[in-house]
Amino acid sequence: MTWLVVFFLWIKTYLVYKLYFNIRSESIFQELLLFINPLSSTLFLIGISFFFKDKLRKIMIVALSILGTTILYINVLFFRFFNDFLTLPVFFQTSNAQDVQGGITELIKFTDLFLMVDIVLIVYLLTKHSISGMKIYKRPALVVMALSVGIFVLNLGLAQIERPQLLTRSFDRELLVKNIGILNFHVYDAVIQSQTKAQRVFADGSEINEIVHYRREQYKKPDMGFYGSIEGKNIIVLSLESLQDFVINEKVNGKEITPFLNDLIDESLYFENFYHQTAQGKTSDSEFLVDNSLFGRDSGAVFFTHSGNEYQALPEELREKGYYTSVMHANNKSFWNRDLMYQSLGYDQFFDINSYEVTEENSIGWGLKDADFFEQSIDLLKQQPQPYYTKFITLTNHFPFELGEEDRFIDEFNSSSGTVNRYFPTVRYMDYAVEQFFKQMKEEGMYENSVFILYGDHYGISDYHNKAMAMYLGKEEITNFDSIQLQKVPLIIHIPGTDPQTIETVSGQIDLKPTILHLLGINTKENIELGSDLLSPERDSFAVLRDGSFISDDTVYTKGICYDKDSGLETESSQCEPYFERATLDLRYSDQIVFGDLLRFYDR
Ligand code: GP9
Ligand code: MN
Repeated sequence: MTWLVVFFLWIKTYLVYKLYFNIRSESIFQELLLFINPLSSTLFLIGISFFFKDKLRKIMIVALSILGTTILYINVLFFRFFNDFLTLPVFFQTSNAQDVQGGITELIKFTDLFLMVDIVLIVYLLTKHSISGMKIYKRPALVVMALSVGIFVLNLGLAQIERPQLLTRSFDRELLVKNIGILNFHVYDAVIQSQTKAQRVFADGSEINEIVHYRREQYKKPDMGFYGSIEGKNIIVLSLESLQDFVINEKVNGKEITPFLNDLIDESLYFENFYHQTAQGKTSDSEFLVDNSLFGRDSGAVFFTHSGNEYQALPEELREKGYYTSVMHANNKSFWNRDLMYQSLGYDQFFDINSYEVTEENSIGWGLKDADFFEQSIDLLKQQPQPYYTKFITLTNHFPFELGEEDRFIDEFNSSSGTVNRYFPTVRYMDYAVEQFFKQMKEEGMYENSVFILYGDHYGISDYHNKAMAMYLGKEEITNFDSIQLQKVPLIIHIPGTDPQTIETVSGQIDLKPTILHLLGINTKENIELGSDLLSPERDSFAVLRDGSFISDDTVYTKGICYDKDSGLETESSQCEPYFERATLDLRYSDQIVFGDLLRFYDR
């Protein structure tokens, strides 16, 4: 009998995936995962009934089945409204609940009764079934629990094959539900939320004073020549997927990899020692760094774990100054939990995949091709009130670097790593897409009044491909020192009509927020930011990476070793000594702010 109840709930969950959530799979393996993923949690839930006996056991079977169905059904209703899966912070967000309440009757459909069919059947069968013989099955109860855990581990193993680092790296709720199932997803969500809640609960306002003091000491006055120089202009930020600095002004088989960006650099401010500071949160970490001038998390993604925090983010500040703020990115809005985090950061609008026309012809790899993405975005851009701050996030140059033949403008590289080989043509394609975007902006007369900030979000080629990278760079091997140098990403600030400059200052994504604010003539003295203005004459040439490595003008510190920057060779650790404290404090204070949600105690 219990098995039948498990079977019903299992199949019902699968049907809800297909009929209500419209989850589609790209392969049979994915579909198989989707099909088996409700089993472990269903077995666990209904298995609880084995701990009870006689009549109580029957009641528990029905109650647990109703509980499972209710959780499913709340998700169905939530999904109808938000097109997303429920998370705890959202569940307890009263403002959202009010939004939904008004329309709740409209969300319920007559056909939803189908979800009750099995329960009615179970009740009927149970009343017919004699009560006697329903004892406490302690041992079977434990066996069932163990079985469900076993199935879960197997499920997780398969999911890891399908999507490596699923739990630490990928925080797309749809992906999680697809891979581990909806009930397990809720458990996972609860664990993450309670962990972060605890740190927040124990935080109080006193910690922030120390940080405010530190920040005041670090504050760097702006260059008055630049201060306020772009006031009132539209700001366009281009987050360029996986773009590393080593491709700039370089070639493959005699052909430039980034011809457009190379030319653009000749008309822009170009920061040649600018580092990404991201960790597992990848693109989302870079967004967090740029918008908050704070670090993301050491592990996991802050976009996922701390979307409910109080921030004093760039979009919010610009909004207060009359800017319209938005993001354009042709991907699911829940990827990296962007839909929720963007609200916390103060964006007015997120143009996600639903704002774009995505077809098989105009897609490759992760989705809409960059050139089509930019082309379709122009109209969206035009609709916005001015001045605006709009961030574009590109997608084509993403691992595994797939590209259609028609978009391949340069040869692949020739090494043992397919990833490295394919990287160059997709970077070249992204360069082309950006070129088209600038052309269209000019044609539409939208160029002159805009400022363009382009940067690489994070590395595209991991250390795993060091051999092929050494071959490309013409080196014997990639040392730890070289690895750090490879974390440079280009930063180009293009202000039409401004003299070009190549700027050497060692810097990172965390420094962008104060730079942009100062260019707009907005004072940052009272802000809590851990970066500093890239154009300030007082600036320290310095960058800390998320793993504690740091770079100064003459040293690189990584994996416990201090390197001399000129020679790339190991040097005395005393050379790196002066920077240790700064590196540690920057990271520590940033974590304290994020984990303790400390900005809720700070009023500028
Ligand atoms: C997905 C895109 C890529 O929306 O931002 O994410 P990544 O894997 O680079 O973090
Ligand atoms: Mn990315």
